[in-house]
Order: sequence, then C-alpha cells, then structure tokens
Amino acid sequence: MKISQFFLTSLLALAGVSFARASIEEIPGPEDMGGMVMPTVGINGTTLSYSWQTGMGMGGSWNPATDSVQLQSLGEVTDGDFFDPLDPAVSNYAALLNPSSLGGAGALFSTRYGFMVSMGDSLPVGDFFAIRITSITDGLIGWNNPASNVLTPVFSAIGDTVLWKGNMWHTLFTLAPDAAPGEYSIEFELLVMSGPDPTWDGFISTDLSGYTVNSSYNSLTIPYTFQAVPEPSTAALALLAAGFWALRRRKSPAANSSK
Ligand SMILES: [Cu+2]
Repeated sequence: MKISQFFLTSLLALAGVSFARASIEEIPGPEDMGGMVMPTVGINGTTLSYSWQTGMGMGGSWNPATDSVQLQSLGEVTDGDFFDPLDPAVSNYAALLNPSSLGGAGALFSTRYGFMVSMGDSLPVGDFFAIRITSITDGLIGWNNPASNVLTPVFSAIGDTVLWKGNMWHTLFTLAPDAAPGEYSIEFELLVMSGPDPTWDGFISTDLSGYTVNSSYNSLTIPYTFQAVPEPSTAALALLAAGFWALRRRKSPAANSSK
C-alpha cells in the first residue's frame, strides 16, 4: 500500500513537472501582450467623453501609429506554452486558443483593449452604459469571460449590444488562424440606457429587455483597430510555397504557358 502510494505520487509529480513547463491556466492578459489599451470614459453631468489610456489610472495617451494591437496565436504570446488539452478546467480555453495539433481552433487573439471609466462622476441610479457595434470586420469575435473557463461570444455583428457595469472590462477578441494578415476593426457606440438593475454576467449583461436609450446623454464613437499577425509557421510555409512556384516557373516555362 505504501509502496503503491509512493509510486502513484511519484507519477503524479512527474506528470506535474512535465506539464508545469508547458501548460497555462488562464488566457494571457493585456500585460502579456504589450499592455492595456483603454478608451477611458469620463462623465460630466450628462456629457460623456473619452481618452485613450495605456494603463491603470492616469497613464499617458495611446498612439495607435506606434503601438498597434496585434491578434496573435497563443504559442506566439506564451513562447510555446498551451492549455492542457486533457484538463476539463480549461477545456473551453483549449478549444478556442490551442493549436490544431493539440485539438484547438488556434484562434489569433488579443486581450489588450478594455473599456474603463475615469474617476469622477458616476451614472445615477437607473442609468447604465451600453456598448453597441456600429461596424465590424467579418471574422472578428469579441468574447465575455466572466469566470474561469467561461467564454460567451458577445460581439460579432453590427447591432450587437451589451450593458456595461462601468468596471474595467477587457474583451477577448479572436480571429480565425487562416484569416488574411492586415487590419481588422470594430467601431462601437457607447451610450446610456435607462431601466431596471441588470443581472450582470461578469461586467456586462446581454439582456436588454426593459431598457431604453437615455438621449439626454450624448453618445461616443470608439474605434478598436487590430493587426492580424499570421502564425510564423504559416508565413514560413507561404514563403516556401512562393519560392517553389517561382522556381517551377523558371525551370519549366513551357508547362507554365500551356495553362
Ligand atoms: Cu485595463
């Protein structure tokens, strides 16, 4: 009994050691991807405004020209660490972000963007922020991640709207791994709605029944812009393929002109 117990413990320890170096428990946060980028909303009476903040509190304003928000693969962000595909506690994360070699969809992603409210006035009782999509590049999906291993798609089409509690909310955005490299964007309208106390799902609610736009507040137009970065391996394969075709064309002009 003692020996088998020792043996089992050793096996578990070995497994633990081998996984400790290669598995992660949570989706990498903004600090793992270049830092937070937050449209920070200010309230002055019924006037809303926002400015870009790059960190907690009163960080400097953000310059998209010199710091683009990239959609990257998990392996690129973690230097090759992945979710344990056999661990049910991270099954949803693994399914979305792990590479296909580990049974995942291999989505490119970013967690850098987050809505935030500056210190100062807050909304009166019965008024709530709402965030609505007014334009979105096909293929981009925004996910709510209110608890560990819980992922709910909330942004993918024009008109998708959530109520937002006003706490800092970093949305997970994803894109298919074979999406074309380049720019992807979303434009949000941030407005105020009035209604009963929402049932919050983390920092948002998607149940909009009973809420109406409070037009005594102005609305804000907030753009999120991403750069999709293809997998290094995909890029390398594309280069290899291009080289192959160039070589083939040079070697056999007759075969090339016949078609
Ligand atoms: Cu933040």
